[in-house]
Amino acid sequence: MKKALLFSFLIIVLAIQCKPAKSEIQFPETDLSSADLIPMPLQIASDGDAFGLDQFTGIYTSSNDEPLAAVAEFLSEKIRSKTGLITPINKEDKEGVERYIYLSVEEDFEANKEAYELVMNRDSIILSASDPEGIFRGVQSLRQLIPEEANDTLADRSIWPIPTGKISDEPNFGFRGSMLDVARHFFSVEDVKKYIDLLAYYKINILHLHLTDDQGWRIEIKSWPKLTEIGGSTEVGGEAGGFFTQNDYKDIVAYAAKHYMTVIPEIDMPGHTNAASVSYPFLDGTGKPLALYEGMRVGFSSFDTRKDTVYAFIDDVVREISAITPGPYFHIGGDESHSTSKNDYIYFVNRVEKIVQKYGKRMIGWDEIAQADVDSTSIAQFWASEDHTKMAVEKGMQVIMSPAKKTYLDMEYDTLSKHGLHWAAYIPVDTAYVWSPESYTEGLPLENILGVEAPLWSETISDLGELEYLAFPRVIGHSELSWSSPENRDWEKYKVRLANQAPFLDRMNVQFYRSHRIDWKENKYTYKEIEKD
Ligand code: TNX
Repeated sequence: MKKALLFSFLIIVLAIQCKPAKSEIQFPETDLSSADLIPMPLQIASDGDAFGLDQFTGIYTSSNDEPLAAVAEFLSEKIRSKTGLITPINKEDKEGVERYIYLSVEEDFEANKEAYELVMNRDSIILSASDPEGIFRGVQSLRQLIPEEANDTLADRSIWPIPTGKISDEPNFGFRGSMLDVARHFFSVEDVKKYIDLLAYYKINILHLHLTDDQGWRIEIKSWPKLTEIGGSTEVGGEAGGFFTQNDYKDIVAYAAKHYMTVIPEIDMPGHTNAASVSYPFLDGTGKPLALYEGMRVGFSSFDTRKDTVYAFIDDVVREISAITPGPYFHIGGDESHSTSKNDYIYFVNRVEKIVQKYGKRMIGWDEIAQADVDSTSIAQFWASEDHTKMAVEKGMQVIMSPAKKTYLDMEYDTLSKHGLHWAAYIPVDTAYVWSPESYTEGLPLENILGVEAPLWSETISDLGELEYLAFPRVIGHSELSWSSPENRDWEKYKVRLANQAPFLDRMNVQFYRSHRIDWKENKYTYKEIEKD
């Protein structure tokens, strides 16, 4: 027994002596330009060495201002959860700190707030931007550069080698979003927060919440309480539904803001309003019998567009939601209003636009809204109609690219998909990526494109695992389509970087779809069978 102990002690001492001292570590050659970064940065220069992230690493910031301090905390916490390392922030005595990560806000840096530069040297990492927002985006790149597993053979301690070199980066589009439909099936605040965590890691900066539809009204309106009492009580398939209180919504908005993500609330109208009309029947413009609806049809409901009381109601809704929405946008839906006459539809959109503007917001609507006399400051979300998109351009409007055939996350991957619909297309992982938002729609000039958004409708999904199955991995590709420049987008290269996301996604317990078109990197967290498509 004693002999065995002595023997293992000797082995440990020998092992320590054989390892080089802290400063002399020889790292295997690295290549920053082939790192698993998604979205692909604008420019990368590699210099082959490594920064050894370890227990002697500290974080320093160029000021103690709250927004930057919060980003430093965020980075430190993400390093801790990935590696177990405690990285002190702005440690004054520098005792025990041998290398550092410096977060530097420099006013004369790039004008674009999201632009950043990340320079990795042997003993320092310097991340600079003109605003904490750019630092936050750069922090995501840095997180992606930290290996999932430590190297325990280089020294007497665990080291996570980060390739040295320089990344200069900025987004191609300032609007990079995903929509979550919490109306067809309700998702909890915790579910939404996890979705935010994952989207932020890939630099997505917009979360559009589809808060109301025929099957449910999901946001508390204090002046109209029955909307949630009655209208929030069901969902597709007859389950109990649910809704966000205004405090829940504020909690989501604040969590998103911490991730430099803007929340866009959508109240879909004048169609998709059955849940509202069942709660307050005077809103209804169809005259048909009203009942809570748990099916999947669209186009059967409409507000009464010629009643002043309907606009008084909408004024209250827009006012209450705008008051708790710091972002500049308010989405009025406006899609598939098949039970509203065209004249009534145009009259309605014109009036609602004024209400949205009165509360200081920019109106967004699905592409149909371009038929109305909308202002050039309003935004059309292209999902189906090129004609509507042309009308939007003629009106000088900005357009969000959400073509259903490419970006609809609720479309099935193939005929074997466990969830989803296929009315627009089957969308395997490569189809979701291999297209160009800049040239997809004929007659849509680049300057009219605000950005890209991938909507996740929830008729066929009712829990977080199912949500993740449809969103991941496709939304990761959409992040690259909106952040990276066209020259930096290439399916063959992307699919290798995507394959190497598996350890991260598994560690985050994301139930992503393991398409067999991707050669997923195996890892220690889980092993799941590769799915067929
Ligand atoms: C169309 S896209 C809709 C939604 C459905 C979705 C299902 C759009 C603006 N409207 O109401 O949920 O298809 O894929």
